[in-house]
Amino acid sequence: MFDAFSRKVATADTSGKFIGGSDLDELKKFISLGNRRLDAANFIASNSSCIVSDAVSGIVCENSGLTEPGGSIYTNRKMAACLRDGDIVLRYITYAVLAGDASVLNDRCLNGLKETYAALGVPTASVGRAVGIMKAAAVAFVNNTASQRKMTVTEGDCSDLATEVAGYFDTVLKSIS
Ligand SMILES: CCC1=C(C)/C(=C/C2=NC(=C\c3[nH]c(/C=C4\NC(=O)[C@H](C)[C@H]4CC)c(C)c3CCC(=O)O)/C(CCC(=O)O)=C2C)NC1=O
Repeated sequence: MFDAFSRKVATADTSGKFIGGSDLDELKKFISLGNRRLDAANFIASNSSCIVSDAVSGIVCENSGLTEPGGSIYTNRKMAACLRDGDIVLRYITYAVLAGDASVLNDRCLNGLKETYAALGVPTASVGRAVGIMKAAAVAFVNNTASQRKMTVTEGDCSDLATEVAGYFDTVLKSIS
């Protein structure tokens, strides 16, 4: 598991180089945007139950067969597993946001997930749609444009962070499709 700093160290070490130049500039930027990063992770985390339940109810609205007999979230047990999976994915994304690196998400959450879903018959297209809805919500929270839930925060440009967060959701989508 890497963060922005340990990733630079590991990369430099494999080629026996000191860290400097553009690597240091990138770390400087990571530090200078640190408070925004903390706010972004906090906004996602403090709205996580809303983000997850909205995504899962969204896929059910779009495809009511999911919760009917024979559907992949028919029975409370499966609905609970589905909501829990949404929560797990979002939680690992907040860890990646804090670390500024996707390795925690890849290693601890996504590794083997596609195979698990295939074995259990969990439809990855529907998971992907839920992840896409969570992505839209999380990006809105990072940009503080969620219409019903504005955060009181010093205004600043978080578009780079929003792009980074969107990228973590894309990592999830790619790993299960
Ligand atoms: C640490 C990281 C971690 C992950 C990522 C994880 C995922 C995970 N999701 C599972 C099941 C599941 N996941 C879902 C999810 C869904 N079904 C749908 O149709 C929807 C599209 C979707 C919700 C968006 C369901 C319904 C099951 C239960 C499947 C079954 O038992 O038949 C299982 C099988 C074991 C279990 O039921 O708990 C695992 C391991 N567990 C972990 O520990």
